[in-house]
Amino acid sequence: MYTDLLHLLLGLLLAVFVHRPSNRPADLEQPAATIDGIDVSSYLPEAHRPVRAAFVVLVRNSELVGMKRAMRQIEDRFNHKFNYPYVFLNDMPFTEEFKTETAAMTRANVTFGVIPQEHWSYPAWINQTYAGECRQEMHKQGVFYALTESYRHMCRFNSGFFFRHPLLDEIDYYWRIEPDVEYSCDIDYDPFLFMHRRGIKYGYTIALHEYPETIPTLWKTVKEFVTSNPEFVRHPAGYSWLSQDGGETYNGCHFWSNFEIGSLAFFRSPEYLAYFDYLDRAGGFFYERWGDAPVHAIAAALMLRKEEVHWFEDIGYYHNPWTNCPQSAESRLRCHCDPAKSAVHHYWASCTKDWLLLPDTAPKDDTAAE
Ligand SMILES: Nc1nc2c(ncn2[C@@H]2O[C@H](COP(=O)(O)OP(=O)(O)O)[C@@H](O)[C@H]2O)c(=O)[nH]1
Ligand SMILES: [Mg+2]
Repeated sequence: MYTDLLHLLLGLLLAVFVHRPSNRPADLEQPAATIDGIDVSSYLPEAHRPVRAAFVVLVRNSELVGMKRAMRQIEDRFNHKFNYPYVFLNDMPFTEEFKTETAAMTRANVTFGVIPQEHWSYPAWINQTYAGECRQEMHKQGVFYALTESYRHMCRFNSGFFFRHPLLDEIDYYWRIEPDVEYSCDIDYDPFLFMHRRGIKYGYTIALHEYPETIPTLWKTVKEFVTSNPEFVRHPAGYSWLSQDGGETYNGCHFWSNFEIGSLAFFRSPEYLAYFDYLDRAGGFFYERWGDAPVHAIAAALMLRKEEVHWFEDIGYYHNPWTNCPQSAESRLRCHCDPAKSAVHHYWASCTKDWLLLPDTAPKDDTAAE
């Protein structure tokens, strides 16, 4: 009898201590056999997932160790339950070593693609001699990554081509990861499904101000494009996030694109493609050093409604030198980051929360159909 009581007490104690609150949004709470209302067997490696999505990784062979480190965290914190596939892209063929060692990090499907040459080279209209002079000039001014040509190809690829790679043809949402990033919190729900159900097109963790020396003529070029394509701006309120003077100058606010979870349909839309094409012809990817982050963010701010862009405050994330760390007491039970060090406390990352201050543009409707 006493032993029965003891067992009962022990059971109760265990139930109290073992129960950990999850960070799943309240309306997605489900019994254990399902995640987000989806039978867990849908997340087995070979199953058809509720959302056609993948991790998309542009990476060099030389970054194998940092890639494994990032994958270990993605797997432990999230993907061992969800098994979303990985698509690795490279401007060179991946080595057998890279393929074998990354594949060994996950049960999920992994594919490896080489980027078509026309997506990673100088377009015919670029004056390469002048581009070289511009790099030297930026170097003299002390601009970060001033001299590197590959960095510029990388930014142009991420701005206008990654979503056209044939390995992504059957994919609707992507989650960008880079080598050496860190994921510091358990993610107990499916962010792809979360976005899909709510009609969210773009998700970020950190938003910063860009270095103005890398984009001297970007904003002027965007304004020219908008003058001849006014239908591009579906969200005029976005200007107040991008500019402090009514659109005259760009304040540099951008979503830090080394983390992105996004809808590929957004980038594949005729509006985005026309925008990218206009920027590309202006030459700033090579004559300056336009980053894919401001290019994506300007489009997201002006093309998407406030509600179509989501701050994943609950995802603990680190890319040197910034971190996003959730602030709630609940998150301390599932994270190993320091909330006091989160970028949101820093003036340089004030763009992160500023997005939330924009006026709502549509009634709240969390029950949007899938
Ligand atoms: N395959 C390939 N990947 C690259 C190249 N340059 C950068 N990357 C990848 O592009 C992403 C951004 O580059 P990174 O060096 O991290 O730039 P930063 O985050 O702006 O400092 C990372 O995932 C890199 O692995 C390149 O020349 N070839
Ligand atoms: Mg990086």
